[in-house]
Amino acid sequence: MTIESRGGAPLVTHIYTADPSAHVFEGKLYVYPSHDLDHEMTSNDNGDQYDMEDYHVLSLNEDLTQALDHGEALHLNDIPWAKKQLWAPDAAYKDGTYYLFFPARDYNDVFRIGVATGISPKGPFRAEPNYIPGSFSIDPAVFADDDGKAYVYFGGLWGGQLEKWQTGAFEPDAAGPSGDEPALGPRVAELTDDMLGFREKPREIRIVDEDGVPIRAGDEERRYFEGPWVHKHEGRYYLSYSTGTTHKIVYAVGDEPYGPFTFKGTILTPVVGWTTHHSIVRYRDKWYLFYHDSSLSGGADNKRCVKMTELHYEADGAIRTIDPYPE
Ligand code: FUB
Repeated sequence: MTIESRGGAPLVTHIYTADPSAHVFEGKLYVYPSHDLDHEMTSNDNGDQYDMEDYHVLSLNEDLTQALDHGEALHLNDIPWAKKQLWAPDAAYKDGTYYLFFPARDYNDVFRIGVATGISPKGPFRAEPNYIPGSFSIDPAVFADDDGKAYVYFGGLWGGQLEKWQTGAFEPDAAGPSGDEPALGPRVAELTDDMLGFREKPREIRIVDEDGVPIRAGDEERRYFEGPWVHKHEGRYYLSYSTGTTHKIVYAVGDEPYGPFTFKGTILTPVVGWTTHHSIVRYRDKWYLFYHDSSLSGGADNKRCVKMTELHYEADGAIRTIDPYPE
């Protein structure tokens, strides 16, 4: 079961877009993607080919058939601490202010997470002078719980540098755990009331199998790689993420924002292109998966396009697996 509303078409085709974070703001569906540039770059495991320089905000019309590009919302040149690589962003709202969270490499080539603010969901956003103290790695995703607390989930392996932070400090030569050791989990920190900082030291999230045993680093079909997203469905917390090398979006379920999360299954089977990255949002009583693939560029890993499709739950809360290319 897949694409009901858009038939798997890219939301926009005039620019390359990726890593969509979707939210309903002011009754409208907004999408905060990365903006892939149409240039040739050397491809490597460090992610040098993802050399993005700005963010655009998209919004969808009421029946979700058309997407509008609101133009540049933030540029690298206007972020004092950031040197390069504006990767997957997310957005949040609190008390009249919109917040854009984003990762970038600082002038030491270390990925950090920054925040920018604005008065409209469309942007523009003004970056804070420094990155969030204590932040590291990539792919921030903000989850606002019903009790008013907001959490940011983040972290990604390889180019995203998560394995270099296992001691709590940046170790440039650190490798990830060996195959039979527990996999690294994404990190989570509650945000401060002003949404501009971490209220606590980031904690590592545990993802376990049905027997409560941590998923191992060598279990590439299930282990965490990058692109965390948390949403709540019928009182339970769903953590979904990319498995990286096996190119799936999978999910795990827990009873607390901090986990532990028990692995459940696959949401999205592999797409065209190396990376896969998603978000899940409820709009007018239906659930939607936003994702990307590289179909618009004929398969170039660093020239991706954002798509969406309806997402369905089974009666027991399981998410139905989506094949993005049905016959
Ligand atoms: O877009 C750059 C990186 O590729 C993102 O941060 C990852 O999640 C992957 O999609």
